[in-house]
Amino acid sequence: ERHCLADGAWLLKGFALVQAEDLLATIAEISAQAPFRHLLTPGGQRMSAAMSNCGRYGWTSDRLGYRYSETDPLSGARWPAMPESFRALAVNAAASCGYPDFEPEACLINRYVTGARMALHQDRDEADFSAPIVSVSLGAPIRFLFGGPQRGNKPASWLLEHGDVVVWGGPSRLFFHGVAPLGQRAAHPLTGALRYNLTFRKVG
Ligand code: MD5
Ligand code: FE
Repeated sequence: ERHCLADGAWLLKGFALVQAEDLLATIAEISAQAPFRHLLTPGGQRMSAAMSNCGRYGWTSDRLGYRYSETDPLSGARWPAMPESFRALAVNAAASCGYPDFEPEACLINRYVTGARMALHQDRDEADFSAPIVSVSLGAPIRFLFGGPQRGNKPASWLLEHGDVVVWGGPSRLFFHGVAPLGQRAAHPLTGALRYNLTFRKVG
């Protein structure tokens, strides 16, 4: 089923379910090359979600700011290539929501343990806001918080479960969003108490 979350934003329940085990195995391969790490925010806080990347560009952060980099700061090497299975999933999800020309250049991989969260923020480190963003949830379920164009807008809460895909474009592309702390009892047979999120973006 396809749920509309806002103008231009869609939740595709179970869209990635058939390939979820393959996606998890591929995440393990990628993170053997580019290990998960807890990035430092420009304000000096360690993020509770651990991150890795694949694709031409990877999102990274340190005291100097948020940015995209063609290389992994830990190794100096290029990020692992985006697997064709990842690219195809993101392209198909975007196309099914009315974004036929989406070409992801970056795939951020977030890993959440119990209690990890992501505070309300906007994704604005990309040069081109006309392209949508595609996100894939794997493993333990989490509460996604979806606000509006201003930080003060009260966020709605949606449950994101294993295999769910969300596509954000148009007016919702710059909406504030985050995730609530991963619950104590949240788990999935394939990942235990872990949750993974793939976020596909055009950097521009
Ligand atoms: C996550 N990740 O579940 C969350 C949610 C991130 C991030 O927010 O920046 O890594 S994926 C949801 C998302 C991504 C981009 C835009 C919007 C939501 N949105 O416009 O609401 O790890
Ligand atoms: Fe975000």
